[in-house]
Amino acid sequence: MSEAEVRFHRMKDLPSTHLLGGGTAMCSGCGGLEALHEIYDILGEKTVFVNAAGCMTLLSIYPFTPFRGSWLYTAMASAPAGAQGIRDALDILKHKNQITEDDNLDVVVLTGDGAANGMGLSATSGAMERDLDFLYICYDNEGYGNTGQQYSAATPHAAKTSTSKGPRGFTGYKKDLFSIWAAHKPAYVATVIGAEPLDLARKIETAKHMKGPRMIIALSPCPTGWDYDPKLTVEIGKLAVKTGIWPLKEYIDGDVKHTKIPRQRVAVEEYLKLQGRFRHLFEPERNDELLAELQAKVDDYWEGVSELAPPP
Ligand SMILES: Cc1ncc(C[n+]2csc(CCOP(=O)(O)OP(=O)(O)O)c2C)c(N)n1
Ligand code: SF4
Repeated sequence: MSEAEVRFHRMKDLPSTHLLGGGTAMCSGCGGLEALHEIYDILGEKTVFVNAAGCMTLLSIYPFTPFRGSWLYTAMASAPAGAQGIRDALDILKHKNQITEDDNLDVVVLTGDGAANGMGLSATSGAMERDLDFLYICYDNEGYGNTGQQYSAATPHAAKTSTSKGPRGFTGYKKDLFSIWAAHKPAYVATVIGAEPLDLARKIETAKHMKGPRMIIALSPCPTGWDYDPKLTVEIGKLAVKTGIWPLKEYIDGDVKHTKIPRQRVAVEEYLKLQGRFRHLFEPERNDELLAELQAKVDDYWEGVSELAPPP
């Protein structure tokens, strides 16, 4: 999309009313719901959501739904396969002139990180290989939220989860889903967060006007699973970006570009200390060694970012 076609230049350009209905069964302060509100406003109601089992399946409970358009519930591993079925059906109906272009829908997969990084990854890889024309939105709350925040492949190192209760918390490392998706060379991959709505809006607008597989990973602060006061969702989201823990970036045509570079990075512990899942790093005594390790990981990432390198 050219610069001239970008609709969102300033915060004032963002939609001022939400398409997604209120009063859902999601927890108050849910960062995933915050991102979905913003995303849906830009995608519009000519969208069919294909939603794998997880927190967001609580949105639509028959006969109630907050969506203006269609929604399909699938098993955890199968949302991209469900998306293929819907895309094919719509294309066949169009081909037979049984629906008009105006009746066409954008097919959008919606899953948590458990489905995106684990159970549904092979179905996603297959869909990318087939060049399926769809948008995949992963709301990443860094665990299996709906079943009590067990660790997933997206859980960050040292976070306590209901299945990582040892002194170090989760001993594994967060999977790099952005790079895994980019390695498939899809049309588009981007990271977003609800607390940066302008950056999010531009990326959803870009993705909406493309064809082929397009992927969005939205870091989704989760008061219930991350153990913090729901009013802190936006502050935690902003700190994820300012500390450099959650790089905002996009992949197009083989290139990765960072869309918001935190040049004066805030110390990582400012993000960690607001969340109960990292409380063991500060109480009963400070774990300086592990805190330094977590900071070094983030520093290493940004040292490798070419946009930050001084000109040759
Ligand atoms: C094959 C399979 N295993 C387990 C479950 C039980 N289950 C339902 S929702 C869920 C958690 C999904 O985690 P994630 O994809 O991260 O979404 P979130 O719950 O965080 O929204 C699990 C394990 C299931 N539905 N299907
Ligand atoms: S558990 Fe977390 S992701 Fe799930 S609805 Fe609650 S706040 Fe949102």
